[in-house]
Amino acid sequence: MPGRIAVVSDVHGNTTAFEAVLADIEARGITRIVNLGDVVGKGPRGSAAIALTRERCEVTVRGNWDTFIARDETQLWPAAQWTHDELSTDDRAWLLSLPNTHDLVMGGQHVRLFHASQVHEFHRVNYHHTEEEFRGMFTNTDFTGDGPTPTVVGYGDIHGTFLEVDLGLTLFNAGSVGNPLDAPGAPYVVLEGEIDGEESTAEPGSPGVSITFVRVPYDVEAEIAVARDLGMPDVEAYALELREQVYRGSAFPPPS
Ligand SMILES: [Mn+2]
Repeated sequence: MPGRIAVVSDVHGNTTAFEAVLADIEARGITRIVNLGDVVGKGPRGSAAIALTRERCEVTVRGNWDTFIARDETQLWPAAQWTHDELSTDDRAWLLSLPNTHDLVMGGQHVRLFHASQVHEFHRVNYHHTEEEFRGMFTNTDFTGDGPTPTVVGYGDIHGTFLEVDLGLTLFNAGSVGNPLDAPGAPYVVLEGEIDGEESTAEPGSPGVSITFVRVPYDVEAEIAVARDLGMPDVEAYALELREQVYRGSAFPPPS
């Protein structure tokens, strides 16, 4: 039967934006949500973002920030240490338990979702990329496992939405709910198609997957005020990102 799945990514501790997106998803009558990771980092309420994710998202894959914030007791810079220390032991264990990828069948297509690429959560594929990088996103690796290779891939990480359909393959980026760098408002994606159909590869006449990009306004100033009240380091850089979608810059990888 036809069904819909909402895909969110890169919440980054911004629960003001996340709650607005979750309300929009609920208002559309969509009950299934997949989260593409980077639940924490950059924003002030990582632990609350994890709680909301665990409550509302049926699957969450692990992002680069999720990994290094949860893994490293001593962080490279003060804001990262603050983010680490704001999480509970259980929060950090949960982040490290998350899967690399999530595969599903929709509209007769194999769909694969991950944070950054088929290589691992720290390996970035930008909006501007080569055909080799594009094709690579649809291949199997040690990181993805050896299931059927996908014809539809969705990811996050770069904080910029896009859709690219070429060579019989569909690549989309869900953008960043909590820290968009492409346009104002919190973005997410709705996938629509037959969910309970038989598994198959793309065939002529296959209905395929409909992909809808949604952008939800939220109270940016309220989010900045929370970050300030909680004493988050680098709050002015955070404010600039949220107000103007201007990346703060950092000497420390990984930036997004
Ligand atoms: Mn990110």
